[in-house]
Amino acid sequence: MMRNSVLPLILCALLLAACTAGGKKPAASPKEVLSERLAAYAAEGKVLYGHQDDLSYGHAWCVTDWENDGLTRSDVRDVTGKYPAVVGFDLGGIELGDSCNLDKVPFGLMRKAALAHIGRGGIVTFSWHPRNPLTGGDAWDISSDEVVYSILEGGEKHEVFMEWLSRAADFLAGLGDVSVVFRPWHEHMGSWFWWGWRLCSANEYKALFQLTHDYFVQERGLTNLIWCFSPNGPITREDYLSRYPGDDYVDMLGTDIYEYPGSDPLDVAAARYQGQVREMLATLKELAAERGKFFCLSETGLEGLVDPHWWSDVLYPAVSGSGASYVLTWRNAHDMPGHFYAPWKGFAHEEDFKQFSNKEDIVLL
Ligand code: BMA
Repeated sequence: MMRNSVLPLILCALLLAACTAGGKKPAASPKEVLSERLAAYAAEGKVLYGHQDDLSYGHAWCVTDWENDGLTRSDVRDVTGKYPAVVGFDLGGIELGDSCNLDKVPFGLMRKAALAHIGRGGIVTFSWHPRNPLTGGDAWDISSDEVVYSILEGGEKHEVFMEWLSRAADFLAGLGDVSVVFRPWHEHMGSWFWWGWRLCSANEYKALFQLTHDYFVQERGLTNLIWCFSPNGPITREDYLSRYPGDDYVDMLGTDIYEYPGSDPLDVAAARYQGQVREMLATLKELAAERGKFFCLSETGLEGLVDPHWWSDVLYPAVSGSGASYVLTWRNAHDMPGHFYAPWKGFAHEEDFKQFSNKEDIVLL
């Protein structure tokens, strides 16, 4: 009896010793593989192109029967013949156990599309616009500046919030043994989300990020996430670091910067945006090198693409040679005709996007 149960253990130990003696390294984890890929593209001077919600819907179309749909349609692919290398999804709504997110994307579709995209060599990133745990409003409900305080340990909404975190963790765990970029608590240097600058102290913000990280990684064993920190830019290096939760909590430095023409002429708005992106990415490059991280332009775009040469003359010169691993433009809403950030088949300036997608240092799939 004893001999039988010990024998397999001895065989295992011998096998392990033989492998170690032969110099074989243990297989790299999905997170190590993805980290190496992100760093390698950047080192080669290549920038991956990403698009939010690309596989769920596009301008004037939407997947309806996701269980029986191949999820192969994409506005980006319709125009360029290639998928974006990075696809973003948003978890907003998962915290309540909803079946669809805040933009009506079923979480089942999201899971299927994310895995299909990873399966074809793509990279997936998740943002999260959770509702307001104190007021019951949405992520943009800034009527109270005590929300973050209320969900930290000892706060009146702590238990509720831990339940919300557990639902988000369930979804990510359900993806299986794959690595994705997770980008919670974004754009916190503005004051439009309940976790924003005027709505909590720097220490509260850091504690929120750390609590999320520690719960996911230590309690839930979600060790495959690449943690992306992404304040809205442009901001100074000092401001960037003012709410940075620490090197142990962050793998990737991001920033969200959009072009907002307002009433300015397009060339003025374009020059301003280009300067902001260049400067911010230069700051991130420095910070990333000092800390052994990689970096990205985590969200960007010009709503409605009103500039006919935006891709070739504005975005491309701003990101080419920047060292960023990827740049992601925001979503093409199917139900808001002017709310789009990538061209679709038939869009007037699609040729400009094709040229961008064919640049040697811009990567699509
Ligand atoms: C915003 C807009 C909203 C959307 C939200 C979360 O920038 O696109 O319509 O609900 O992102 O995806």
